[in-house]
Amino acid sequence: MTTEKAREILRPYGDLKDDGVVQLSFVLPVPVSPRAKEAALQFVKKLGFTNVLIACMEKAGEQNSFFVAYGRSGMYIDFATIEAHEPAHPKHGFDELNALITRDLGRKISVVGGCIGTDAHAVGIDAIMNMKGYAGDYGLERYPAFHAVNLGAQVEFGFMLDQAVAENADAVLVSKVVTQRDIHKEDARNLLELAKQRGLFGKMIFLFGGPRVDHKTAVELGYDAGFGPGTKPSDVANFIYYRMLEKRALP
Ligand code: B12
Repeated sequence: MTTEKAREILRPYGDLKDDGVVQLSFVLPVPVSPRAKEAALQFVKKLGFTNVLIACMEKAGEQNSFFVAYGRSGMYIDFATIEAHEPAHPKHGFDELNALITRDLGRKISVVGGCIGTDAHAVGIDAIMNMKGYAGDYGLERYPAFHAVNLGAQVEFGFMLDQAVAENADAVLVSKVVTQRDIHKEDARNLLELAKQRGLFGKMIFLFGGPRVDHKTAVELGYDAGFGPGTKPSDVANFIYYRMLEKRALP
């Protein structure tokens, strides 16, 4: 006998539960005008929304208009079918995590990171590694229990691994922001390939992050974990600590 899992239907909540009302924002490349507003309205209708209202139209530079629209969607999602990666470990605050690392590992965790290949976008890796951190969350450099070396942007694969060896890194933090023609996956794959050739794969933890990176993709590429938009340094610090405990427990 097959038992069908109970469905959990979700619809967006605007003014009333299950009313399906969604707020959208977008830019059209025409100056602000009544015709621009009508074009925005028709665009949202074309997306399948009903009861459409353009709540806001503002100038975005000389030639563009920014819109906020409301519309009703008949779509729903069955929450019972949704799967996503969730960290299997608890998350500790700054002081607690530093104390745990000192207690359980008895030394600093060494991490080396950078944005690889020709990619010049350093803001993401800086957000994770630099002292200041991101969204009110201290970066890894600030943790007394971490030794963090941020190599910045346009880091060559070989140099990244040289530095990881020189710093006796426990973890290598690979960032990639440009994704044209899937260059982010290609570069991430090539870096790991070189790590394998140099006998480093399996010895160090390899993390992959960027705006178009998710955990599933990163694991498929061979990384220990993937981190996407909105990642906070404390997510990464906690992950590395727990991964190190796991690796230590392995035969
Ligand atoms: C700032 C910026 C630049 C700056 C970069 C300055 C710098 N020092 O970094 C400059 C002006 C130099 C630049 C140049 C270019 N850029 Co630019 N840039 C941006 C912009 C506006 C913001 C990126 C950013 O800083 N985000 C903020 C950070 C905090 O977010 P994040 O990177 O996602 O990082 C978070 C997570 O992803 C994660 N994370 C990231 N990395 C890692 C790593 C690890 C290990 C972990 C755990 C987590 C993690 O944690 C971070 C915090 O949560 C984006 C558009 C946008 N709004 O996103 C375009 C954008 C990324 N750029 C783009 C392009 C095309 C370029 C250029 C090619 C333009 C050109 N024709 O010259 C050049 C590239 C040059 C090069 N060689 O790479 C495109 C990329 C398109 C694509 N899909 O590939 C974008 C999306 C703009 C667009 N819509 O077209 N850019």
